[in-house]
Amino acid sequence: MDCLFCKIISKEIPATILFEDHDVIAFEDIMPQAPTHFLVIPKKHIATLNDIEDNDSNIIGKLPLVASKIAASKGVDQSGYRVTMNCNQDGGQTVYHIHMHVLAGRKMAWPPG
Ligand code: IU
Repeated sequence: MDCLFCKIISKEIPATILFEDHDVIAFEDIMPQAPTHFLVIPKKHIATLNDIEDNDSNIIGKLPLVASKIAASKGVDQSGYRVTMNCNQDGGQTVYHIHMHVLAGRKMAWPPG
């Protein structure tokens, strides 16, 4: 499959991996938009939020759990962080394998751009 994140999962493309289990992998974003910026993704290839199926709920539910544990391990859980999932063109999605962005280490603006 010609998916960049599937290639990170299969280790064909290098990434700084922060966590990995049977369902989920987390790695540092290659172009960080904040002092802390990592991605949490399901290993199952799901192109967009619109493609999540009912039987994916356990896997998808792990994403914020892993995100918060990594945030704690990085010491940014108390100062806070921003979690974002972009969907399709207007949402700013560029990689079509769903991913949770976790950004921290600076004050986030609201509303987002
Ligand atoms: P987006 O929400 O689809 O726009 O986010 C894709 C992110 O994937 C973006 O922040 C990229 O910097 C990041 N990324 C990465 O970390 N490693 C890669 O090999 C590729 C993209 I391609």
